[in-house]
Amino acid sequence: MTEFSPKNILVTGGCGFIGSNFVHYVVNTHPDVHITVLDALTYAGNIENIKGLPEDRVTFMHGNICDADLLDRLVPGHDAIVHYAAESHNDNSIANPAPFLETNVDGTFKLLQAARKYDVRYHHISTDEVYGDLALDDPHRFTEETPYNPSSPYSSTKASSDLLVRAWHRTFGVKATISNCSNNYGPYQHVEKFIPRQITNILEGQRPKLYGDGLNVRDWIHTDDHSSAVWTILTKGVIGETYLIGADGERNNITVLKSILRAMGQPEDAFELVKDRPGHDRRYAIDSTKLRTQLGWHPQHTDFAEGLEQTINWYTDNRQWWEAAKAKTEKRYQGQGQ
Ligand code: NAD
Ligand code: TDX
Repeated sequence: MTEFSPKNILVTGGCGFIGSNFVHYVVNTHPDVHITVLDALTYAGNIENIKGLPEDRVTFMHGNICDADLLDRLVPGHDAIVHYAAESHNDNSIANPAPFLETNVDGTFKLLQAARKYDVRYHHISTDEVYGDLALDDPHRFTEETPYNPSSPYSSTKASSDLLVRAWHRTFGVKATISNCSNNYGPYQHVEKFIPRQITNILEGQRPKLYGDGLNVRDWIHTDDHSSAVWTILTKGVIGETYLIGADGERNNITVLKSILRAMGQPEDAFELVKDRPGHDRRYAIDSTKLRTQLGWHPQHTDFAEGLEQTINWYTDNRQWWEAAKAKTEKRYQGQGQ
C-alpha cells in the first residue's frame, strides 16, 4: 500500500473542539506538515484554541466555507482538505435548523466543488448519528453497512453531506474518504456539550442537568484518538471508502455524570433531571473493525476515568476560556427548560 503524504493541509473548523485538537495533533506528530485553518469563528469557534502554535506551521484564515470565491483563492496549493467545520449541536438544530442547512449541506457542497476543481484530496468528518439509534438491548453496533436513518436536524444535515461526498466521488472522481466517529471528549469542547456542561456547572456551584431518564448511551472516544484515526485514514485510507471510528466506550449518561460528580468530590445524586431532548437518540455504538483490521489503527486513550480526570483538570485550570460562553449557553438552556 502506498501512503499519501500530505504536506499542506487545509483544515476547516480548526478553531472548534475536534478540529483544533487535530491541528495540535498534526503539529506535534508531523513536523513536515503545514496547516491552513479556515474558520468562520462562530459562537463555537475560538482562536485561543490554536494560540501559541508555531506561525511557520499554522496559518489562520478567517472565513466561511460557503464562500466559493474565498475557496477559489485558498484551496489551490493545498494537497488535502480535512473538513471539520459544522454546526455541531443537536439542541441548537432543534431550536433553529437554518444554519445547519447552510454550513453542513451548502458548505460541504462548496468544498466538494473546490476539491473537484483543483483536484485536491478530501477527507470528510462525520458522525455516527447518521445511522440513527439502537435499542439499549440491541446486540448489534453500527458498521459501514448500516443504513442511514438520522433523527435530528443536525444528524440529517450531516447525513446529507456524507451523501454529497459519495456522489462527488462517484460522479466526478473526487478523491474522497469519509469517517463517522462517536462522541468525543477532551479539552476545548464547548460548554454546551454534555461533559463540559456538567463539569462547569459543578465548578460554578450549579447542579448538573440530565435529560430524560439519563439512560441514553453514548460511545465515548478521546479526541486524540479521533485525531490519530483521521490521520490514518487521510494517509492510508482507500479512496471512496467510509471508515467508522470508535473506541468501545459505551456508557449511559447517568454513569458518566456520577463519575464526574465523584471525581469532583460531590454526592452522586447531586443533579437534576430536566426535560428530555425531542427525538433523543437512545443509544450509539460503533464497530470499528474495518479501520482496525484494514488500516491498523488502535485507540491509545481508552482509560475513561483517566481521560475524564484530565478533562476536569483542564476546565478547572482554564476558567477564562469558558466563562463568557457559559453564561450565554446557560441562558439559552434556561429558555428551553433544560
Ligand atoms: P464545534 O462546534 O466545536 O466546532 C465547529 C467549528 O466550525 C467552529 O470553530 C466554527 O467556528 C466552525 N464553523 C462553523 N460554521 C462554519 C462555516 N460556515 N465556515 C467556517 N467555519 C465554520 O464542532 P466539533 O464538536 O469540534 O465537531 C467538528 C466536526 O466533527 C463536525 O463536523 C461534527 O459533525 C463532527 N463530529 C463531532 C463529534 C463530537 O462528539 N463533537 C463526533 C463525531 C463527529
Ligand atoms: O445538559 C445535557 N444533559 C444531557 O443529559 C446535555 C447537553 C446533554 N445531555 C445528554 C444528551 C445526550 O444523550 O447527553 C448526551 C450527549 O449530549 P451532547 O453532548 O449534546 O452530544 P450528542 O447529542 O450525543 O452529539 C455529540 O456526538 C455526536 C456531538 O454534539 C455531535 O456533534 C456528534 O456528531
